[in-house]
Amino acid sequence: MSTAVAQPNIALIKYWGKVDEALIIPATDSVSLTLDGFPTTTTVTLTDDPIDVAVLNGVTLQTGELGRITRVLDRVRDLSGIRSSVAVESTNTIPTAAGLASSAAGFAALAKAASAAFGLDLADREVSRLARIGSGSASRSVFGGMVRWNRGNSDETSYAEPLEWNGPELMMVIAQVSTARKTISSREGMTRTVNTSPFYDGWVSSNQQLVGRALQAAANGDEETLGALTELSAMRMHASMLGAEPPIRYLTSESFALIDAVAQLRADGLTAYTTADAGPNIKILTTSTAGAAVVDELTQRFPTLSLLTSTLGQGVYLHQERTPQ
Ligand code: 2P0
Repeated sequence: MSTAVAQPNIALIKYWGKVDEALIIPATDSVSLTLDGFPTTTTVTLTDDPIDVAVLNGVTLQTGELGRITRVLDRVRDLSGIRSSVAVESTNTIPTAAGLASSAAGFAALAKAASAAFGLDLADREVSRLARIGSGSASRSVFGGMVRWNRGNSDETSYAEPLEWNGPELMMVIAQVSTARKTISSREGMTRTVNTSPFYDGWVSSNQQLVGRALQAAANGDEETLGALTELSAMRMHASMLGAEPPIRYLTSESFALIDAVAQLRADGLTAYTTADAGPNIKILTTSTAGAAVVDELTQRFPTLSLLTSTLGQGVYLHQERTPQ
């Protein structure tokens, strides 16, 4: 039995689109920040039962929902040579409306807990590959701080790794624009964009260039350039989706009101840049120095808006490990 804890991440340079849907090989690299907070805790226990069972926040997953979990578990069984079924119990503390993908922390924790429960002592890179086959963004939550997912071109070469950030302490502010459930999953949205958007090729080539520029900004500790690249990557990702058939539009008028407000804060001298994922919520990249002022200013402009803040957190870790009897 092993328990692992992982935290969500937010991409600055986005992942949107796969070249291999089965292995989850992305079309471009991505760069993210692992958050400090909202952990998912997952326990994997080997059982004598004929099938795997998974319980998420107290609710037993049905056969269809188990598929992605089973894919990760099957890989662990192959690697260890142990054919046992398992019981997976996972709880996450991500506010449901925060627009933070729970799958990133969830599959990072599953990969770590399952590999340990089956007696494997995998290097972080191997845990990242394992998490990736559950959910692409999970490959990044294996590491703390700033992280790059190398797209690679195969199962062996597509993994995340930590990046050195040489600038001021970074912070994310998460603005909960809407509590409504998203209508189209990331996975479905990506597939539709790949298959139907005439802007997709432009997205892929330009985003890969942004990765190179972001790496340079990280090495230079240049938060202003990193922030500008963050905004570019998000806008280009959403532009690629707007070209899909039928179009995919996650951003709402409230999202754009926030994007405009943050641009105004920046014009007034605060370090603040927006990004958005597969939903209307806006995430703001700022620094620990500017973060409190960003929250104050946004609260004044949007009194009912719910804001969460986080500095950068650590990668996945084993919480408790016990050797199976
Ligand atoms: C990202 N997103 O880079 C991008 C930006 C959402 C928008 O990764 O199909 O749950 O499981 O690999 O990782 C969310 O997609 O998708 C995501 P799968 P995933 O954070």
